[in-house]
Amino acid sequence: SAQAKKEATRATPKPAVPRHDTPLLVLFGSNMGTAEDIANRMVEDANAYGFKTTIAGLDEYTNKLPTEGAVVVVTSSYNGTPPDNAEKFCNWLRSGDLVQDSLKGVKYMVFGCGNRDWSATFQAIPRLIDTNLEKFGAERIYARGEGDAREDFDGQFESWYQPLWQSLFDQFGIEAKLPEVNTVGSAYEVEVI
Ligand code: FMN
Repeated sequence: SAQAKKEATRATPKPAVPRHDTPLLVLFGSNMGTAEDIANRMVEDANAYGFKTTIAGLDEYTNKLPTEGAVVVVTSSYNGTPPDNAEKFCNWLRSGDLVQDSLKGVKYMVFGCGNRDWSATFQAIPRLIDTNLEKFGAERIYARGEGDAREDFDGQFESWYQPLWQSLFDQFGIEAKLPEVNTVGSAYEVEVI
């Protein structure tokens, strides 16, 4: 019956954005799991929002950054050096193998996991990656975010994260609209338009 149909509709979980299969590659550099957890959360959300996702350690995409869709980098630093699974990637960026337009067509964004207890090298690796990707022609499509574990890391992450999906929808012409959320930390509801 129509009533039963209505009930069934109401019982379904929050609507997902229709699949558009925009590629989203989420790369993490992580020793202790903080950046990896964030990468996993982003992939889960991206899947619900209709992206075609891939997740990997940074090193696996050394010299292989795609020019389709977007690339998200989430990484930490250790005494100013890369986490173990980002060493090759960072060496590649610093190697001199890249020239001005080597990364033309790559669209990316970076979130850094750090701690100001390491003041001289705070966010060293996220900054290195963000600066070098741009230097070699990639396009930064969303401002780099910084989480400081000495302060309100989760709040800083959420402030960076909340506007991100709508920004991607707009930039890739994806027909979906997320309502504005003013309260930091509250979950999004998805509205399909
Ligand atoms: N954070 C920074 O911003 N810069 C650093 O140079 C830095 N060095 C660190 C060295 C050690 C030995 C440890 C334990 C942490 C250091 N941190 C530094 C903080 C970590 O990057 C931060 O805790 C991050 O969230 C860890 O992410 P992961 O769990 O993904 O590896």
